[in-house]
Amino acid sequence: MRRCHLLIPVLLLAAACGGDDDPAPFASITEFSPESLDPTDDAADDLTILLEYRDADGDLGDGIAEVHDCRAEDLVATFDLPAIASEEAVEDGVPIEGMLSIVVADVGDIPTDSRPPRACEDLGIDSVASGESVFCVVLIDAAGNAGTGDCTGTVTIATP
Ligand SMILES: [Ca+2]
Ligand SMILES: [Ca+2]
Repeated sequence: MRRCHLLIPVLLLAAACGGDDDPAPFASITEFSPESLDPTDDAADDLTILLEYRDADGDLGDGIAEVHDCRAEDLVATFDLPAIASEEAVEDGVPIEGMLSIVVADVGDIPTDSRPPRACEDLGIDSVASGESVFCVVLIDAAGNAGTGDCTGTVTIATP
């Protein structure tokens, strides 16, 4: 009997960790382009990131997407997300998933910090070489839940 009682909480915990009911939005980058940016050329300094999102309770719409440029702490571009699900669906907490395209315009030539920002480190980016960067996207829903983000591969930043 005792053994059965012990098993129940463990199974519940495993379900909660599975992420399916997590109210925080999940992001997974599927594509980014171009792989090389030139800050001196306005036509060649814009990065497009394509990502898949999933939100178990449907309120990602009217939230924000943060894009962290892993070269330095305060290089965060913030994008307001449009409404995604209908008001009724948000009220009912209907799960949503889909694709988002984000354009980080006019990436500049800035010095690289010795350590990447915390948001990037949390996603496994330990270091960024000079002349390169990595961009990490974190989605935050309308209720303020920040989900697990995802990062691009290495983007070359041309330096004069
Ligand atoms: Ca949510
Ligand atoms: Ca540009």
